[in-house]
Amino acid sequence: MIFLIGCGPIVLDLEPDSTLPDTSLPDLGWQVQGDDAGAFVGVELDALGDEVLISAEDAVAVHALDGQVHAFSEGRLHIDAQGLTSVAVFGDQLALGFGGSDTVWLLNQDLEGLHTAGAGTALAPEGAEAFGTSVAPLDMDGDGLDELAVGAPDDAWTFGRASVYDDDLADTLVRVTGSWTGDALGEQVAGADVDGDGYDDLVACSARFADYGADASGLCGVVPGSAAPSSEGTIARKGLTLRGEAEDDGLGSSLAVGDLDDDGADEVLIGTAVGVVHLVAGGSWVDELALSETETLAGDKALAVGPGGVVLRTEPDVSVVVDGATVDAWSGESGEVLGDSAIWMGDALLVGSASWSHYGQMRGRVLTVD
Ligand SMILES: [Ca+2]
Ligand SMILES: [Ca+2]
Ligand SMILES: [Ca+2]
Repeated sequence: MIFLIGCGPIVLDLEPDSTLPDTSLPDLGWQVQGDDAGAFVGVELDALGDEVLISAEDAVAVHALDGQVHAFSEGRLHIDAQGLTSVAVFGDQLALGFGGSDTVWLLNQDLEGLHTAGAGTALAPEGAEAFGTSVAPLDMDGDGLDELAVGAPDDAWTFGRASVYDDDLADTLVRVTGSWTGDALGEQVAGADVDGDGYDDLVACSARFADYGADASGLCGVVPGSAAPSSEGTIARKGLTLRGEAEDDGLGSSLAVGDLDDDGADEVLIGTAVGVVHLVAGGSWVDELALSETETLAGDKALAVGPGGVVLRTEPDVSVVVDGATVDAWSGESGEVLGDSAIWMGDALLVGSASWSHYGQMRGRVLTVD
């Protein structure tokens, strides 16, 4: 294990790409690197106050943005989490989803009190269903306390479901499913106030959703929040849905939400399997929406949305798009695919790159690029 404290900025061997407006990663004031081969640091990123929660393949760590280069294991919080599939900052806790074992763990942010969330609460699997494949916080009833959304895409008939549990996990507020075998709803869940009414709405997607016989065309649906949110049934009948147009479009293979224009309504960025990413303006999810009513961008993964712009991956690069134009783009090192994850932290953009190699060891890293 190599510790990197005090190494200072690292000079990268960058590969120029003349097709991009900005082809080099800027000064690496802050970076977190995997300690070992196979760490795959940077799979997912979440904000935890002023700190950043970094997920690796089988571990999570919390690091401050302090202008240093660190090893992943040196974070304030570092826990091994074999089989981790998703992470959410939920109230004053972390929710860790393990879809392979149908478990969601809760961890106090001070590192105390790791416990399974199922016993004695509504937050429990209904069977072997990949419960915890996705988790996300959202304040669906607008009381200032977060509820927790959990996706379970692989139930017995693979309809899949997405559920929202109230802030003390005592009740299930929302329980929506796919329409048919193979739909696998809940591969992606997010909380966002897409209509700007002050109540977070549940956004749930499945790239495997089959629409009128078109296998894996994909679907993203929105269940609106309210003072007393309650919903049960098939998400495709909720009205607020966006559907892929053709077989294997894979709409909803990636999902990012955030307020791009600071008007109080969150934008939704939805990836597909066919090289385009759809940007849905906040406030417009009032009825059934057609793909043609969204802004279509070239890219293969939706990464982040914030006042600094829309962030997407066009393998192997990461781009920031404002008003349809690419204003920044970065390439990694040779063989590196940037953009497993990205997050805006104020004006700074953090990008995760699980494929980053160091002396031939696949370690992964997270770095600031703005
Ligand atoms: Ca709430
Ligand atoms: Ca709303
Ligand atoms: Ca907005």
